[in-house]
Amino acid sequence: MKRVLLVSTNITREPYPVYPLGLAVIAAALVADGHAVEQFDFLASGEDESLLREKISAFAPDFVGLSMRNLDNCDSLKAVGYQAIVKRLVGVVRECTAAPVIVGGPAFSIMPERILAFTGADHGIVGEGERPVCDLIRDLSEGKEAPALLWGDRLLAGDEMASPLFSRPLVDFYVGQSGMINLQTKRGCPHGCVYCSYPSLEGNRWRCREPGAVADDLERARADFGVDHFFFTDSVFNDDGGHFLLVAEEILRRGISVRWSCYIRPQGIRREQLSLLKRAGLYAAELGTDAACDATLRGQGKGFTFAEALDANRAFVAERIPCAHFVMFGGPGETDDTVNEGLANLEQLEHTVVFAFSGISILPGTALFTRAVREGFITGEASLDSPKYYLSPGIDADAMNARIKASFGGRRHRVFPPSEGQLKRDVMHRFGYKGLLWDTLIQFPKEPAQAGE
Ligand code: B12
Repeated sequence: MKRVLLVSTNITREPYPVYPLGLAVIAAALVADGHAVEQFDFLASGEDESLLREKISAFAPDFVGLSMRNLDNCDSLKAVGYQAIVKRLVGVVRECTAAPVIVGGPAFSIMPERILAFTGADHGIVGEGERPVCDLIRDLSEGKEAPALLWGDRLLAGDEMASPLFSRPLVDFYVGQSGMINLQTKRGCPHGCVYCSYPSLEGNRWRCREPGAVADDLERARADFGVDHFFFTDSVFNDDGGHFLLVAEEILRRGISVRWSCYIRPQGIRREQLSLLKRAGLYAAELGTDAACDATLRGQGKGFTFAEALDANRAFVAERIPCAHFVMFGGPGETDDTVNEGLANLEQLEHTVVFAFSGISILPGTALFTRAVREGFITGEASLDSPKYYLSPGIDADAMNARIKASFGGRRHRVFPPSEGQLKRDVMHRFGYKGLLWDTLIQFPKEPAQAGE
């Protein structure tokens, strides 16, 4: 048995503070392997390094694991990078203990070599961390040599994915901040969006947890912590195999009273499916529409048309479930004409919120990265210096941003630039509002009066 301290380094409050779920599942795997684990969250500590020092001296860990969630805030107009904070925390740990430092997490896994070198950690685990972290700690404890960077030899099957080990102080903090915690019902993504890191992080096929295991987690979170609001963090909730419907059916069968949100791919989602999800607790959904016309949807490799996104929107409105579309302008294939067409298309989306972004983060391991190298945007090396955003050579970015601003200006259902949305959310948070918040902006048309009313 070893003592392992796990530290969440994420300090991002955009769009709201997000429970460090990766840390919770790594904690569960280590506890199942017989270790004593404590979890420390830098954001929840008020970003107070002295509390981390105190934690290390009180717990005296044999190993310290740092989780790195975000590289940047995905806002080309106000870019913020987060790697310096991880480096600083590795330094703090080093000052307090000689325990080996292991880094993991989605941001780390996107450019592991660079981040490992930059932060000075001893070991880094790329991708799914449960098995490799247990193997690494076993090997190091037995005095074996271990490589600096480790990958799992295979991905976990759905029924091998442990329930997260939620920590009470962390749950209290995140529920206090954002009103919710999060859960995963499956991993993987088979879609081929050109900019996206999800398939390389989680694999390119669905790996589904048993619906009963997900329902157990919901019931436990309710019983142990009194939490009834969740976000399902699956890359895409509505998988083509229909696992998402089984999860909803299980929630209904057990009569679990929860409210939850998720990411929906706006393709083929039908009204009757949404009706089932709503009865099971879906109260709002974030749609990965991503581009606003067929040419740019093709450019991003989305695999659906704007007409399909429009159909999805209609189904949400018909079921009176708030949905929001996230759209990135300036991606592959964007021209003045597609910006105009896209803005006109977005006008057809009713009773919804549209969040627009300018440019797309260029992440290593994606088709967009290769394209950006080919087009001379970036060199072939992943860079930590500042986040890089793809902007189509076919547009003038300033003119494009001005057009989006003019089209969205003054309307509360249309958010651009992204930092403006964050300012509004911050104000609402100060007034005590919690949760997604954008869902409160949507009003549906009055339903026709029932006969006899
Ligand atoms: C769901 C999600 C969201 C939701 C979260 C909702 C919620 N209430 O939880 C929302 C929409 C709010 C969101 C927002 C953002 N997100 Co997001 N999000 C995701 C997503 C799809 C899943 C994250 C998740 O929970 N996974 C489930 C957990 C269990 O997995 P995990 O954390 O990866 O942990 C595993 C491994 O990484 C590893 N691991 C993790 N920690 C550790 C620690 C150690 C020591 C070890 C060994 C291993 C290890 O093992 C774990 C288990 O296998 C990922 C993409 C993806 N598929 O990973 C992006 C992702 C994490 N998000 C990303 C970003 C950028 C953001 C935002 C900054 C964007 C923005 N400006 O709004 C914000 C930041 C939010 C915040 N406050 O931190 C990026 C981060 C990398 C990057 N490019 O910077 C990702 C990777 C997507 C991408 N673009 O590539 N996000």
